[in-house]
Amino acid sequence: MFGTPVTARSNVNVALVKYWGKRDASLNLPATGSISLTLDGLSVEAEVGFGEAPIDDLTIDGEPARGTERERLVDFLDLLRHEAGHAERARVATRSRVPRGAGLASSAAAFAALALAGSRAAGLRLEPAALSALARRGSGSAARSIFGGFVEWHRGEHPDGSDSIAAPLLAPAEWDLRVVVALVSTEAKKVSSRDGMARAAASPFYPAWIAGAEDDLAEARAAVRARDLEALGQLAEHSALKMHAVGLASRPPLVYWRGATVECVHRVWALRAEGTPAFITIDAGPQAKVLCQPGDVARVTEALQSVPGVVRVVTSAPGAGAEVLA
Ligand code: 2P0
Repeated sequence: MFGTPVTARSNVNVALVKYWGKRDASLNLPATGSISLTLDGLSVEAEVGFGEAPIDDLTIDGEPARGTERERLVDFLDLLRHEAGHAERARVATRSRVPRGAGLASSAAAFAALALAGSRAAGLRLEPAALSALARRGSGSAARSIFGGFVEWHRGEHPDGSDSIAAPLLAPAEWDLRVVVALVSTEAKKVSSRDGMARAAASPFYPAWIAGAEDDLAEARAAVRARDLEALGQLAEHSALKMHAVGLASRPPLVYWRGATVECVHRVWALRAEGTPAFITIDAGPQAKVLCQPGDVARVTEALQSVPGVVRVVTSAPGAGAEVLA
């Protein structure tokens, strides 16, 4: 018998200053801070109930959770049980409106939704900052998806991670931008972000990546507050290309891009040369994500759609943070 389930929904986010490296893998503490934009309509819903049962009953998009996905979910539920002071088993069902494992950060949306639904179902009433810290334990970038709009996840200083939490910079309605996503592949990636980050730490470029982080964050924070698309866009491209440079120089090397990804970079630069302010970012996968003004979405979409290898183009506005649905 399970208690009344709680359902929550959370959106994915795209990092404009990337998180790429950990200072503590067991607590999921980042080596640097990061800044993101939460995206409307690319969401995951999580339904969680606790009760008497022999094992956790876990379903992802209608299929039983298996392997590492199951292990990560059970670890997260163990954390919740520890916080709530009980040992009941959980019934969890997540439904994604985002292709999983394709560099669209569905794990960020999933663990943010799980943190909210799971904590409520376990009888906890957590403030947003505590929810962010909890979501972080499931997946680092999930700390940011608790909030809507522009968000900064602070690196924090404490070894226990209590200050490694996200906080909003601008609410979704405060700056109306768009992110146009060109899907190059919806296949699951071969190297997870987690493994990619572990590899990055041995890259000869990693020290430079860490050394530049505070300046990148300050510049991006100022650009967000000033609503300066040119400044934010230039910095976002720099952060993304620098992150991928760390991977290229890792051993074994890490190349998340496909040919179409690179072509999207050139198309975006061509758009800029023609006077359209559009800026590209790429995460741990081949998808191209382009930041632009609402009035330029049609032009950007057309440019990306014409790239051979681009499967689909979707557009998102700034989205809300995690919310309880029922
Ligand atoms: C980010 N990524 O800032 C960076 C940029 C991917 C590229 O955060 O190990 O799934 O669960 O903390 O959060 C994806 O990594 O990794 C990610 P874990 P996560 O969005």
